[in-house]
Amino acid sequence: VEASIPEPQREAWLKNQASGFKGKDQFEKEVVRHVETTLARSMFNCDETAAYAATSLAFRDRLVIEWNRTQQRQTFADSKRVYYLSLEFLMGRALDNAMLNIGEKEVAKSGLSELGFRVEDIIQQEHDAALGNGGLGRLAACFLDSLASLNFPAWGYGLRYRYGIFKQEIIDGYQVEVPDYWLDFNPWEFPRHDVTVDIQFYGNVNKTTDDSGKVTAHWEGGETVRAVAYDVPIPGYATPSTNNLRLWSSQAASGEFDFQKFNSGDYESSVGDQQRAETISAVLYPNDNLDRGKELRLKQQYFWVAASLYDIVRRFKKSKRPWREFPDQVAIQLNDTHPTLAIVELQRILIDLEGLDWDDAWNIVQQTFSYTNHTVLPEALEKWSVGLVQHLLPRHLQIIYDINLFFLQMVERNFPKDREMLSRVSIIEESQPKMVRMAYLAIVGSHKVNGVAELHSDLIRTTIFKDFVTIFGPDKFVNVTNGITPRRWLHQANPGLSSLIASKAGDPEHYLKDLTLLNKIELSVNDPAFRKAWAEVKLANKQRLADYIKSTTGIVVSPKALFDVQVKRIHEYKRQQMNIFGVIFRYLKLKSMSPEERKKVLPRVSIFGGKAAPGYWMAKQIIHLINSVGSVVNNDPDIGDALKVIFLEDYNVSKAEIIIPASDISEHISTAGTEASGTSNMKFVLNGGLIIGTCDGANIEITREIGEENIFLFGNLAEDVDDLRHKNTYGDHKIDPSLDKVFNVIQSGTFGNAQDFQGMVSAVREHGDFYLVSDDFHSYLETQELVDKSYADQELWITKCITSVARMGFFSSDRCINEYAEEIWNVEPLQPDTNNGVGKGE
Ligand code: NBY
Repeated sequence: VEASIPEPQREAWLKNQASGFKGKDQFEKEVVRHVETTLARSMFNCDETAAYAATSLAFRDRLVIEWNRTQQRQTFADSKRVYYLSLEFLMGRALDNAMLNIGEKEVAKSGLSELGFRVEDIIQQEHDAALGNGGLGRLAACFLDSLASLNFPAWGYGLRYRYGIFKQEIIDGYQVEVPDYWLDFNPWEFPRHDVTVDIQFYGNVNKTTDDSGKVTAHWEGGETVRAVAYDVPIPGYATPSTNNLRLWSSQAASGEFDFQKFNSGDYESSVGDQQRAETISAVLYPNDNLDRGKELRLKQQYFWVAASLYDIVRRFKKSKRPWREFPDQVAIQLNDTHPTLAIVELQRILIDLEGLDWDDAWNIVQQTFSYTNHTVLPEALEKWSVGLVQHLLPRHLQIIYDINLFFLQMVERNFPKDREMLSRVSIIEESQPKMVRMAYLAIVGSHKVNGVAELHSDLIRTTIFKDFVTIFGPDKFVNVTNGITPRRWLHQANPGLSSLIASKAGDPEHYLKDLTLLNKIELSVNDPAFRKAWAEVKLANKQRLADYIKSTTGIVVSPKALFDVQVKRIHEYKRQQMNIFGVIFRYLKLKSMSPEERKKVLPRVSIFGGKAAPGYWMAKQIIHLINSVGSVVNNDPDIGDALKVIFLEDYNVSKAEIIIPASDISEHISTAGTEASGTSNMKFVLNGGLIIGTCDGANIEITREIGEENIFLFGNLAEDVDDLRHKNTYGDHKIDPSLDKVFNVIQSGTFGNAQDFQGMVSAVREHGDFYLVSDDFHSYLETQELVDKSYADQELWITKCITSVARMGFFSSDRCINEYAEEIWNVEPLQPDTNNGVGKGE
């Protein structure tokens, strides 16, 4: 407000308002201007990297103008905002998305062509923003796209990691991790060196009592690290609304050096302080569905949560409203338990710094927060040792103990007969050492808790959070089935299919914002011209992937073969091991055939991709086996085109955009009850591929939407898993005979040193087969045979594909965000045409 231009001078500003390019000629002018001035280059040294930079800067100018307007409009309207707190935002590339969301890709294409470049080549220069592991991080990115596209006033808050998820290289069949230097050149972020927050760690707590007897806690001493904001504009599709993603970077609070130390000759330690501070936001932890309890991770969590809350509270305080209105202005969504300390931090701000009573403060906290659970796997449920929390955040530990005390007192009052209940639901686990159970803290501090697919939400209500349903009642626990943005995952990744759909469903600006309009294509399911065009689009996408496979692996695959794809993080519960065992079985079968018989089989390409957490030994063994099988099968002259096994290195968002549109069948084959939702299953079906899968996660709702005749389901049900596991451990565990055959071949050394794969084999044979690979193997093989038979009838196959796509409207992340907005956040969109007043006031 202090820096606002006085009224008499504003006319000059309004007259000179920035606008960004309009049309092809201005686009070209802006690109050339950025090459020649911003980059200080010329037409004599403009390579594709420079053209990418200049094109991005031209688009960035457009984004910034709408972004500023959107933020002004939201400030002026002063309506409730959503804050999405996530340690991961797996954004992928931004340029193509900006072009499409703004609606200027054609302009860029023809402009760049006149300047001597192909738009596709320029787009590919961009490094993925890979600030996430997998589904959880990509979900956050899809949500940002929907929030902006639906005009919700919403901010994302995260960490600006210097290194995102590692780059995967495959060397001699093994995964090797290489650091991801993604910040080399990033035109999409704006450092806000004036937006900083100093964050405290360690120290101790002193209490003072005033004359009225009121006790106040003071957290003192310790060390301070500075959080600096970096802002990323998030454009909505076909709307000027542009939201903000704020990522915090850590710095030494004293600036570059501690000058005292520096002058006293302690140069090394002054640099050391700086490096220690920068370490906090240096690297994304590469585990998915595993909690390792590292101190630096807890530091990251508090650093990010404290900076974000300070920012949110600062914004609220500007409105001069009373504290009780905080939940009318602010909704904070916790993406998993990683930001749960925000609950404690807000309570601390309200009672220690703002002087509210405990109960008033706690009501505000509970009304503000809501928590999304993404897993039931026990090894992924966060716990922090009481000692560590005490050391790093002494005041927070006290508050956690008080939260727990008041909570347990309430439980005791309401359930006096159930003494065991108290220890079961306590936020503090009375183990050695004692642990803080973050999910319980998140539940107690939130007004809603949601799972991410129906089965998953049922499971959390009946298993891991059962007692809390008893305590708080069933209404606190809701389901919001995940969704995906059709802008990136259909329009951007698969322009051919998007325009074919548009020929029936109306222009993309409509159906991409109301995905239920896809159902219009079902009317054309029997239209021969439509079907022919459909098959051509799929073949072209398969050719594009075949070219990519050739260029990265040297292996030639036929686009006429059935493309069978499993791309996701490598995890035993996702069962890539079952897939590769199935591939080996197919190989053995082919080997046993005569050459004439072999010629008659439908050729198949088995495509894998995904990273293993660097410390996950079994996942790395799975990658090694896939590659070893590939080198045997792909070089076996008996086999030829009948079977190829491909492992695509470094699976990420931009590679997913090539792989997913090219699949005929994709595998979503987790042990029933373990995959909370899955979101790539939705992407594959939306792109005209079918699924082979278990009755798990969102597969179940996909089946309900598209019809069970259009999906290949197999395997045991979630309700039977416990009994089967018990039987495998305590009863007699008979290995499926086909799987036994596969194991014997592995152990004979056919795919290299048998010792290398002993862990995978004995997990099934000797260690109770926790993921039920053997229990599901027969049904898996049978269903794969059914896939082959179905694919042979191309007419029926295409009918299944078209019908499925037509019925996928439900899985848009727009539907999902609207459910959050209505049932959890109680927020409304802010239409961009209600712009009145902006530009006049401040
Ligand atoms: O979240 C995934 C689920 O596995 C998947 O089924 C679901 O569709 C998706 C979106 O709801 N979870 C996931 O990706 N989780 C993680 O990446 C993750 C990362 C870190 C930690 C735990 C889980 N951690 O504790 O550090």
